[in-house]
Amino acid sequence: MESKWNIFTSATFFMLVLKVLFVRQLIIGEIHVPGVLAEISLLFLLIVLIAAADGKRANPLLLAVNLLISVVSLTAIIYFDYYNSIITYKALGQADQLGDVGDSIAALFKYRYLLLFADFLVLPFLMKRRVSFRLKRWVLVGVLVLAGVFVANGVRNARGTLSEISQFNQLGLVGYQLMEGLSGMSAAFRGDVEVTPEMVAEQQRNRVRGGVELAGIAKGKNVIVVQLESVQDLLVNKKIGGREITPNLNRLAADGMYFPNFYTQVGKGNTSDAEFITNTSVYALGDTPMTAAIAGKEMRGLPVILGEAGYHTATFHANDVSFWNREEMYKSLSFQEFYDKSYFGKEDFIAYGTSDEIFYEKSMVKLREFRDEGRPFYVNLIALSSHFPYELPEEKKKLVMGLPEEFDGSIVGKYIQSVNYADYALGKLVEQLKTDGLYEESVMVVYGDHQGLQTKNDHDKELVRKLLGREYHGLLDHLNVPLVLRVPGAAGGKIVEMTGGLVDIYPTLANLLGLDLGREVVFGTDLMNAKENLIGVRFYAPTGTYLDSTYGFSPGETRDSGELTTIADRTTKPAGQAALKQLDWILKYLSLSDEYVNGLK
Ligand code: GP9
Ligand code: MN
Repeated sequence: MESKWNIFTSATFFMLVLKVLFVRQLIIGEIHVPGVLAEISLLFLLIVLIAAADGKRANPLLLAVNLLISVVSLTAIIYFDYYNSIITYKALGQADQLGDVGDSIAALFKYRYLLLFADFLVLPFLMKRRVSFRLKRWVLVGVLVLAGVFVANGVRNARGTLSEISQFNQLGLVGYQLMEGLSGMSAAFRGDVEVTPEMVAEQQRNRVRGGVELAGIAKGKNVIVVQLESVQDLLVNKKIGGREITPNLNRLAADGMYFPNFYTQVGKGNTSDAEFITNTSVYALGDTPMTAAIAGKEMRGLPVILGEAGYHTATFHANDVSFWNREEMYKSLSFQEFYDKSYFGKEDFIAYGTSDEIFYEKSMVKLREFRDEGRPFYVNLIALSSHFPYELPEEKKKLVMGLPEEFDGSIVGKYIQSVNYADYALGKLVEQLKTDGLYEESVMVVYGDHQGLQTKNDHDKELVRKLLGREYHGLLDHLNVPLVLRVPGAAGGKIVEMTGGLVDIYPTLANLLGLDLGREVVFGTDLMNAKENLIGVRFYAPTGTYLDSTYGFSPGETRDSGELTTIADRTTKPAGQAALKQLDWILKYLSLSDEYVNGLK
């Protein structure tokens, strides 16, 4: 071994240490010494292993490993910028979606990231040099043991935390991948379990079924689900310069029910994850888009049970159905029909497809056809125009609200106008539904799919602070999306304070429609009748994050710590025993949901 530790291995190790520090600085913004020691020790052991295993090919192999680590590091930096989450090896399997988000990636790339590859200008020339170091055996053994201790310490620390960012912090990028891989393997080893409705019922807290409030009030009515792109709740019922940002959504809320404490729960599949959760009341896995997770499998949910109840079911979205592999998901969920870009065309293009105005207009053509069939319909209208980077064409800017000068050039300003446009189009849809007599014949469900606000610079942060009149909260504001239900025959203007999430839409609707969920696997709760609720959030917040009827819980650095923030007034306190018990419960509940997904046939 002594002679195998040469100038090239030393230089490679040294460069990898620099890269580790660089990546950590960009992702976490600080250097955590035990974590760095664990990470570089792991890399050191890797190099020793390669060098010891194959003398001749060791150097080229090391160069290749270095290149791989550099590429993964670059991907991790951009991924973190985009998702605020640590990349896992699973994401590499989803690289086919990369082309479609190319614009967003290009916008996030910075030239200084190329420093990760600077060593490749020099390292190849060192490969052939025969300068080796002779180390005494006991020194070598000592260094290896020390490295082993640092790695073991890192593993122990990483296992003691739930937060993915902390795990990365404790072990580094390579170690984090190994840990993820091992937990994936042990899950696969456990095999698929068939999760039954009884198993969910047994674990579910505050289970309300066969509710009283409004039970069956909308039996047989059409169901129109409108999923708004990137719309957060903080814009609802807000005015700037005396003008409402979402006047049409506000009006609908005043005519129906408004859920101000409603949260997104999407994972990496964003829009498509929201579609999935809404239709199934099952948690998204987080780091795998659900379109990929359920491809080729069959799943019960709203399209199935409403189909069985005689409804015509269809889903509408202006982008190509291949984006996020939606075609697979729609098949798995048994939607009878879908309408995508090939139906909507490219006229009046915004973001990824035709404008929301044209989208709703052309959807209405189909809704009228469905109505004329003489049976009820269930439709999902997945709007799109308010998608990042919130660029509205000039002629649309004339339609939207003007903003004070301080918003000029800010992303917050663009976001507000983009949502204002989405709301304008929604208003036209509602008008049309009224004209066609469908408004009184349909339950409407309108909600935001996920967060959209970007506050990367101080000016944007300040604008948001002013708009809110307080600090923006990374969980309670960022993941809070509006939910509005409008039910013909039910009194309007009702505000349902109960905390809820996307998983709760299906059981809430089922109660209104008088559908029996006794034999269905449903992880959510009927928000109309729940006295309490507890929902989990992951991917866009560390695993273990949850919200109950009073607090938002954020896991701490260790498994038995965390912080509670009161939803009503944002005051915080350390989590006590009761909150930690709820943490244990939600972790088990999420595992049950994942087992259900993994066991699907
Ligand atoms: C495009 C849309 C993209 O079809 O799904 O939105 P995103 O998933 O990135 O929110
Ligand atoms: Mn979206």
